Amino acid sequence: PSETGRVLSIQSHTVQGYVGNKSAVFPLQLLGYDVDPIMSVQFSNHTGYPTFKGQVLNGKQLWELIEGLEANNLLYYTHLLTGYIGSVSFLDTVLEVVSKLRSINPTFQYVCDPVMGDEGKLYVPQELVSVYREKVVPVASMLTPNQFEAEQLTGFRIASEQDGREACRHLHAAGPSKVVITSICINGTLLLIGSHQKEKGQSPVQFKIVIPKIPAYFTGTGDLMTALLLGWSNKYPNNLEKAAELAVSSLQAVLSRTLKDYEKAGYAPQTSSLEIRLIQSQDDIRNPEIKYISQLY
Ligand code: ATP
Ligand code: PLP
Ligand code: PXL
Repeated sequence: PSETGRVLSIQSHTVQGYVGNKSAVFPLQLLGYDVDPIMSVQFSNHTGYPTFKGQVLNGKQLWELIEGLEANNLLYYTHLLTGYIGSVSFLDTVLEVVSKLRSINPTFQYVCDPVMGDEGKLYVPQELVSVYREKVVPVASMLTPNQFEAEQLTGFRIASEQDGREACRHLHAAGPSKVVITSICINGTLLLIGSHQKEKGQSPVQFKIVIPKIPAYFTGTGDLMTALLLGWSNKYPNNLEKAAELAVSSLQAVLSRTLKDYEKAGYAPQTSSLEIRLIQSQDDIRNPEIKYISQLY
């Protein structure tokens, strides 16, 4: 095993553009990780375009890849990373992958972005919600829901910082020691709320980062955010607030570069969702200048 970590990343592949693994693999590699991607789908482009074409991997095909790795003793991983998953059968197989990897490396960590929807709307089948809540959350080490997803997982509305912190405490009780609600929107401002329960049963260390909202829609930012949180929190295992500062600072640098480049090219940023300028931002990923500071509660 390498010093930094070996990540199995089960996420979407798009031929063009940056979502899923296209958004996660390169940054993790820049941070020094060995990353083994499994493509849960291969689409021409992300699903926000007028049309897309491609193939979907099913649970049985995922398991075949795992069996191939196992037959050659290649299943030692320090981390599993998952994002958007479209079906219950695929998610059930991911759960089997989690137990398998944990049996091979007891200190293995599962970093889960429970992608279900945003702004009050589900974009996965309704049946996935209870699978995430009942089976996935309990085995996750770090969870990175957005506001809507945290509401789905806890069953209560999040309308304030207090609610966000309470949601994190509920999620800790269910399993993960690290929870980052990647954004809650309060009075037009975005807040990230982080929570690290260092010992079972203890009250968690909690913090927020204030993020001014950029008037544009981006795609793949959630996937990039979770990858950066994995990368930095593994380097600062006892300092989630520092890891979040680094992740947010990189991500915001990517977003401002993206906006600037689109404006230079004459696009109106409000009209459609913008493809992030990931490759052009590699210095901001490797060595982010910390411009967003965590405030401890
Ligand atoms: P997922 O659905 O993948 O769980 P998510 O809904 O949190 O994640 P995004 O809404 O893409 O994903 O947000 C991820 C991060 O990107 C947030 O922490 C937020 O700070 C940042 N971000 C996204 N859009 C903007 C924006 N318009 N202005 C500022 N920051 C943004
Ligand atoms: N819209 C659709 C249709 C999706 O499948 C996804 C997948 O995650 C998203 C939006 C989410 O994008 P993001 O992770 O940037 O919030
Ligand atoms: O960013 C999440 C995501 C993942 N996978 C596919 C997508 C998207 C967002 O649009 O289309 C295929």
